[in-house]
Amino acid sequence: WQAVQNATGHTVYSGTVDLTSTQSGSTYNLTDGARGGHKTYNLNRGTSGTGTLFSGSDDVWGNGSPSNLESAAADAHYGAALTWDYYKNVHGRNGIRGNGVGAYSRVHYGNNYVNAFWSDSCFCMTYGDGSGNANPLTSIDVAAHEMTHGLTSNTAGLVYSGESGGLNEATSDIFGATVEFYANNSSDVGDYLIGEEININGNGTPLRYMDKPSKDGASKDAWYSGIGSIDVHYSSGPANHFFYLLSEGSGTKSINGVSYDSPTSDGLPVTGIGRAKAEKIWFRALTTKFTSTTNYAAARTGTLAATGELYGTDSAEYKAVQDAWAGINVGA
Ligand code: ASN
Ligand code: ZN
Ligand code: CA
Repeated sequence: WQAVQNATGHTVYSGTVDLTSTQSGSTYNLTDGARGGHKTYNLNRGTSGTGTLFSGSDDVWGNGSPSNLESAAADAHYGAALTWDYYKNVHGRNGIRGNGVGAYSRVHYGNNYVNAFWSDSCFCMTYGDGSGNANPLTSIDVAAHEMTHGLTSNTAGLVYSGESGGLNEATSDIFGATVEFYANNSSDVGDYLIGEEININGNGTPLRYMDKPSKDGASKDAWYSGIGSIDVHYSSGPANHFFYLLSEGSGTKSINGVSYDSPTSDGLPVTGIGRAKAEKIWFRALTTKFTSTTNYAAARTGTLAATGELYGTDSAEYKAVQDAWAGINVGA
């Protein structure tokens, strides 16, 4: 017999959290029976297959330290659950494919692997342990980023190169950020930074900044002809910036103790409409307007169409979407 259990996780990044596990006889395992059976596996430095399902005789996972192999598993299991709940409760979507079926996570991939990724072929997420200063790649924003690649594949299908590739990456950063805000976890508050907890650069800086993407030294703040030929993790910059401007507006602002300073390429101000509306617009555009070949110009058209349906074409929201695109040099 199997029973859905309320488990406890001592994560690397998010403190002590509630998890959902499954009890099978006298053994507990990291199968989330409340979210499509999402499982978390231990690759134990392997790079293929699923390794072993995390299981044990108690229902407490990890101790908060990365040296305990269950700790990163607790983060990954938690991040997947939050992302599932976010899409269900905020957007009414039941799992990545909308059919209530869970994916799975694999942690401890390879040796000193400093990345995480989604794979369409396994329908799974994989996390490295990092190396040197870098911690396991299992923070909430990274988990939500990877899981969102699955959503994008199963909806718009944005091709992972050129401008559509930048929009694919931005979609993962956008929902990576919104899931982190949704978590509302006191040890891991929301922000418009990606991967700030991993310490990949060794100096505490994040991987990416949505208010002013060029702060990372490589991402672009605004669209230009030819942006489609740079790495998709940099051509995502203007769309991340669009989302920040639409949510929070241009200029300086402090949120949860983090300072932001968001310029516009046309020098004109943008008045934000709040993250709650901006995320509705992006999700609706992604799932009903964008296609595999959507570029920046088409993303503008698609988000405006979505905004018109949600709030009307005479609305302040519609004007803000126009202004935010103009603020990253995407015009009519
Ligand atoms: N972490 C990266 C990403 O999700 C992995 C990759 O570049 N494929 O974009
Ligand atoms: Zn990505
Ligand atoms: Ca973050």
